[in-house]
Amino acid sequence: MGIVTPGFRGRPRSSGPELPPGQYLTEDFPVLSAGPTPRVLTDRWEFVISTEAGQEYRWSWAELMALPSETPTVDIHCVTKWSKFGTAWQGVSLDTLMSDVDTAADFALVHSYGGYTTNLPLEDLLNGQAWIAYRYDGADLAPEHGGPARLLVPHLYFWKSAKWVRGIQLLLDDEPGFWESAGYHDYGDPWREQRYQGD
Ligand SMILES: Nc1nc2c(c(=O)[nH]1)N[C@H]1C(S)=C(S)[C@@H](COP(=O)(O)O)O[C@H]1N2
Ligand SMILES: [Mo]
Repeated sequence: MGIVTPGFRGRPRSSGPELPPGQYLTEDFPVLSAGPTPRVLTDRWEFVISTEAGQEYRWSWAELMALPSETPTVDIHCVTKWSKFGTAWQGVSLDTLMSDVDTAADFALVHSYGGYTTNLPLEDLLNGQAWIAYRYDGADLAPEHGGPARLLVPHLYFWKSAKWVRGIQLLLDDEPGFWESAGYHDYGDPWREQRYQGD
């Protein structure tokens, strides 16, 4: 009689996480930033949603902290081909932040402290698909990973998850962000391997 239960090791997975095409799994959490890490103090932090009609909805850090939060555990996929399974976050759902926003927009351009931008359809921010995340793995979100707060939109390539998020501009017409203007795919679905324009 062995100490390892027969059939326990190497059992094929019938369900559970899968890797999108062309991705490999990593256990650590790489840092990918196009520029220096901006240091944003929470007492000066604010988050603004602006609409196509010019209306602005603002939250201070204290106001964000007072909103109900969620604790999504999600897989993330970077276009440089690493994926990480089961990342655990805490943040406020965009559904909560958008609940009183009056808009006819179909598109969003996300702005970060430091100047980074990224675009996506507004519907991809709604229905439990996106959060303003401020904790990761049980601790305050580290500055290099986008602290004090970042967008988390895990069903798209991770470049859409803007670190140091400061606002979302709602638009009637799509406008490319930083990487999208540099030849990366406008939408960026990892399951359809939409890495570059034309994919
Ligand atoms: N503001 C900002 N957000 C950003 C980036 C950036 O350079 N600046 N890089 C993007 C890319 S390409 C990836 S893969 C992820 C990396 O997040 P991480 O450094 O926490 O792994 O952040 C995304 N968000
Ligand atoms: Mo990335």
